[in-house]
Amino acid sequence: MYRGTACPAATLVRRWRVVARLLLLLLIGASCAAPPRGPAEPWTHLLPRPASAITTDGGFTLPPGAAISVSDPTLEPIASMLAGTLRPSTGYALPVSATGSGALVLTLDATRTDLGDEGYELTVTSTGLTVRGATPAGVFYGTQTVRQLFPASIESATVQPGPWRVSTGTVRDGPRFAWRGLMVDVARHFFGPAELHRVIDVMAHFKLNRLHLHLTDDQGWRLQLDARPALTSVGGATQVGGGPGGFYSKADYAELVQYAAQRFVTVVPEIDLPGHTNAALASLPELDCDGGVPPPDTGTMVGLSSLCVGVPATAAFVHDVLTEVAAMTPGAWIHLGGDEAKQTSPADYQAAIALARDAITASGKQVIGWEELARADAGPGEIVQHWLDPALPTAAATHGAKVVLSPARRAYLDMQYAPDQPLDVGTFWAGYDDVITSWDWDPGQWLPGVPETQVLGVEGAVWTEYIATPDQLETMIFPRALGLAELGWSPSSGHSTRDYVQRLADFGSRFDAWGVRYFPAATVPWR
Ligand code: TNX
Repeated sequence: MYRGTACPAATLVRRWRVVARLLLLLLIGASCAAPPRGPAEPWTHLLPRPASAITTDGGFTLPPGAAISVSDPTLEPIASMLAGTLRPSTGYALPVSATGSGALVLTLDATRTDLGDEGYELTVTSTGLTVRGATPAGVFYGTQTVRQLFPASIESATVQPGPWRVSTGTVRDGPRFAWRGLMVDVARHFFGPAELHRVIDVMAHFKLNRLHLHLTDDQGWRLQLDARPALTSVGGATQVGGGPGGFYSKADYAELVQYAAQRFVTVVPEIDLPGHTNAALASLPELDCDGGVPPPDTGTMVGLSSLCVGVPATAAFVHDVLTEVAAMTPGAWIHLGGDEAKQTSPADYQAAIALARDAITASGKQVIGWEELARADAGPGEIVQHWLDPALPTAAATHGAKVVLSPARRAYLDMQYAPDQPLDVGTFWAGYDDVITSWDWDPGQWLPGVPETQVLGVEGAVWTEYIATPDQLETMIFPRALGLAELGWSPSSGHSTRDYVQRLADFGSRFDAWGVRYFPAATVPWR
């Protein structure tokens, strides 16, 4: 007789039910241990604030086996830098591949001209994250935003607990201004390449793209040149206060320029003339009017020196120096200084600027100078850098020059934050400049006579008469340079102090993770 239990089909169904129940239990258990679903952080914390960022109702968790893949070999260095940031904290291998698909994808798409020279589109879906740019610079900036989508612990140098989860959504972004700079005065006090690397790392993260190096002044000449080796052997050997000074060898400079370029930062070298030239005059006796070689200047006074246009060696000096600097500099700009030439007659000033201008343009570079350049007919094809007197950049702009804005009372990062700043560094001649004032102005409206179309951008300037150590330098630059980066990058609409200090507050922990000093201003609710 046939017994039902012996029926093979029925047995299979019953066993399958048991197996299914077990599987279900396993799944429930697994999902309890799995990362939470649903949206992660909305994107209201990004700095600089992007042109547009919309989160959708979902999330993406970076899988431990994720790869970073690129659509084009030119993006490999960018992918490697991103991997280098994400590996230590996640503990993931994050290999860089050229497959063009995977969890993290960097894509170069020249047809996306809507994204501009530096813009990007970043999309996050539940399966992965894609950065798209029409240029490598755009893709690089997209990867900086990617870092900010993750919690601050992603910047840590040691393994941190995950899961590494971000919201789904889209960022579409690009800069308001082309020139987003930071000037560092390495002449008054010398700062070596290692310190500049730290500054470049942070500035590039916040989408700043010009490092203006104030390489020469009364107190020091910091760039070695074959044309006049004495400039550094003599002029590089001291600094404010009489310390040992220092200079960049030609190899140091080449390395620095390359390090910056990999991070889409262009080095703009400044050779300041005809004033601010004591270090040159002290190094090269043939430059002195009366043959009297001045002693090194280790003080902090400005406006005491001038090139002597009347001696024949001056023209050769200006030509040889600027031609060699231009040849060493891949960027498009050479800064000729031109500021505070208080010992130079107007005619000599014009003559000196003409010499410099000729050498720079003959080398195929574009002239940038401080606003006093307006007194030597700055015009089309030139850039003037505003710092004090609105009439000068306004006149230059009227004649067709572009303007970079570094108004001293907002953008001079050697100004103290506040009278009670607990740091014995910096000065206050242009006023105190806290985290909010340095950020709370509109570059497009700053100079009434200069329309936004003539404004090339914004630059913070850190002068170092009263800033002597790397710690002090970083504390004066950060976090104010972030505010200037935002003015240079973000749209003017949506500018809100409350929102800004809230966003800034998130970055204290990133600075801590980087080991970079910043001023913990009391106006910011640091977290
Ligand atoms: C003005 S700004 C200067 C510098 C000083 C600075 C100090 C400018 C073009 N010249 O020589 O270092 O003030 O804040």
